Amino acid sequence: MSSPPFPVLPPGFRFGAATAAYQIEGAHDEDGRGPSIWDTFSHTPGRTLGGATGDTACDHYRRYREDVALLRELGVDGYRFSIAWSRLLPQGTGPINHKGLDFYDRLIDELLAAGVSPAVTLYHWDLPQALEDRGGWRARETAEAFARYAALAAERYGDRVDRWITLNEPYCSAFVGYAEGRHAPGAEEGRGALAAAHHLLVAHGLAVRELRAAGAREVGITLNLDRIHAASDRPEDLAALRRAETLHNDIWTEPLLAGRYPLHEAETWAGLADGPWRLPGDLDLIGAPLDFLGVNFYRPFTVAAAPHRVADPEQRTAVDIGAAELDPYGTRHTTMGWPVVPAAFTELLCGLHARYPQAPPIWITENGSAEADTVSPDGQVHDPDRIGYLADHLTAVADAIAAGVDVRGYYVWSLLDNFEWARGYDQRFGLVHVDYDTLVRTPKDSYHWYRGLIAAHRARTEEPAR
Ligand code: GBH
Repeated sequence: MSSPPFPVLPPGFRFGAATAAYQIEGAHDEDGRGPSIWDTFSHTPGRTLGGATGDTACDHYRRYREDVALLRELGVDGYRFSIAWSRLLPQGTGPINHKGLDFYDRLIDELLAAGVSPAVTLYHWDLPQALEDRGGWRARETAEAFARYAALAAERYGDRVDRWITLNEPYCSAFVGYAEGRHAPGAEEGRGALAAAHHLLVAHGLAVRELRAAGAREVGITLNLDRIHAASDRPEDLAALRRAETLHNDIWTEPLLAGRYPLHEAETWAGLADGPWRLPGDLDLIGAPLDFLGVNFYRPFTVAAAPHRVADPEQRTAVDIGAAELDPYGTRHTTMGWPVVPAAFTELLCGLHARYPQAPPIWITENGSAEADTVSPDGQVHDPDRIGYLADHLTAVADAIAAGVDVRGYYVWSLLDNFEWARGYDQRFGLVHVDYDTLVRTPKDSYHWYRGLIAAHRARTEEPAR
């Protein structure tokens, strides 16, 4: 089977791969690491598929040298990974765990020796359990603890890290964690989730301040912005679209990029969003200038007006906004059940640029697909659907760039198959297959394809080969 032609990206465009700590590291109780909300959640019966946990995951904590060698061989410019807060500060705040600090020193030095630029995510959903016990993201104290953690990381690693991402997908932390209840800590709340959303933004703002003070190179945040379509142009569906836009996108982009709270929040949450957790000065803090905006994209969805699940706004969760999610896309779906619609990626990027022309440059910090990958008798992993997905989505990025959007680089999700949160180990997003019995890594066809793409890009744009 022949692979699609390589998408053509402009000179200077950077390619990378991404992971996150809890999804790959394992070694959950090693070298003084404290428990996080994902340890608690995954060990609670019924929360993850088949009771899967990140106790071992890909055992990256021990095998990181092998994984960096895979990155070097792949030829990527950069690697995006996250730091487990509770490895550095087992209680989230207070005493420092030096063995945890040392691990990321070794990882960063290994990356630099391999010629791979490190991009660090400070928070990819693994809140120290000790902080959850004191209210978690519902409490402002957690944002203040995050700022101290950010300062510690920036002081220790700032001389070697090119790009800092404060938060990964605060939508998931606030609303999947505290309203849908499908992620840790598994709460289903209204005000609690809205307070969490605000405190995550405050945490970001406080961390930006610390990162700047420590002389960090580039500072940004990663959002899972959604391209949402309305089921029809009936007024009620358009109103449902406005509420969904408020919940998924505007709650983040308006304070971060426009210095204000979203216009339609009162109708989305019956006034509950404007709670006492908002303090004067918060918008200034949250809206501090950024060097880049990270965007994660996987698939679009469609909304239609629907009855609220709970009539009384006081009793509703924050995701009960009177909108049903539909999937009218007559396309291929990945094993996550997600429709493959690359044009929606171009629409998202162009829409963002049109709405926020002053926004900083964009980095695609995640994009990829889950497929049913198995090792063939020939010892290879043939994943033509992933190659097609990556080719079409990189072309969608190239289209957005051609239309005037400033996109600087792209990180594939993910380097390795890994712990896919509530979906456990059944969903495989990696360029590299992981056998969870033996922990053997096998580069898939998509790995070889991506390697070829990067090499062809370098040759065409005449950047010095590494
Ligand atoms: C990103 O989330 C994450 O940053 C990354 O860690 C993840 O591995 C990747 O995408 C692929 O999913 O668990 O069945 O309840 C993307 C948005 C939102 C998708 C939450 C999964 C939960 C579905 N994610 N959603 S389930």
